[in-house]
Amino acid sequence: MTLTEEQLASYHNDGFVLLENAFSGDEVENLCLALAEDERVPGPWLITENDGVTSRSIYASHTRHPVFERLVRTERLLGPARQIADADLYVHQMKVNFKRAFGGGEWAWHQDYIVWRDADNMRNASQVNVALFLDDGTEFNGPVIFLRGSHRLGTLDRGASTRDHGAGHIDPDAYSLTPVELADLVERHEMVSPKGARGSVLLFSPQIVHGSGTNVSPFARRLLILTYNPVSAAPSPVGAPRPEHLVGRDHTPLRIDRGRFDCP
Ligand code: HL5
Ligand code: SIN
Ligand code: MN
Repeated sequence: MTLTEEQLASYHNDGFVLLENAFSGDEVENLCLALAEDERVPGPWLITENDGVTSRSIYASHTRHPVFERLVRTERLLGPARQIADADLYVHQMKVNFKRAFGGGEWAWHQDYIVWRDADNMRNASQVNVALFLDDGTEFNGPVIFLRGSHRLGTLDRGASTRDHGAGHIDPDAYSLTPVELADLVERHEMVSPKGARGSVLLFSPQIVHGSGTNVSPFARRLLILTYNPVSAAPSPVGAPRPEHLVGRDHTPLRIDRGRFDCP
């Protein structure tokens, strides 16, 4: 799978591009079986909603489950990311945001890079986010909303600090844009939420402003998000690094795998 000139231009101009039906229904089904297995492994990589019970996010399944170990190398995800970054890549972070039916929580408006800059000493916004829809993404189940082209504004600095968050996962709440900032930005950057069937892939910039609402629908919205980073841009932490499930320490260049995921 190679991005066309037009798709590359969309990524650079809009800050995202949607690739519909990159994985088959059977493949997604098998990824979901693997995810359910990994969700049963207790550990600090499992983040719950405020109820303390429902899964909100799970980090780094690729370090525990062979199916995801292979997935991060698949041509259909790694290929387009390599094209965009034009470099050898490793996995900076991998997560699945579950957003369960009837109440999966919102994600505040934010940019990603500023968090990784402050928490992990990332020197530049060289990452590429590659999201894979594990459920159909509709207007009803809390899709990610982008401000089109807002990645071109660069880092929108704020007084936020990761210092109070210790070594844990950083919820974008801590870095959220204010209502005034948002109202101003949407005058120049249209709100858009790419929708697609499960198996669709959404590439997006670490600098684009994004957020998502509560899932009030009866349909879950599991979204797998892989963040690749060029090997040459791997950070050196100042002080204690965050745990490995949040910040990948294996900086070996990933090799392309052309396999499928049809069989469990
Ligand atoms: N939760 C991530 C982290 O690194 C940061 C957010 O969407 C990514 C902003 O802990
Ligand atoms: C979401 O899952 O809706 C938010 C994704 C993100 O912030 O990267
Ligand atoms: Mn984000």
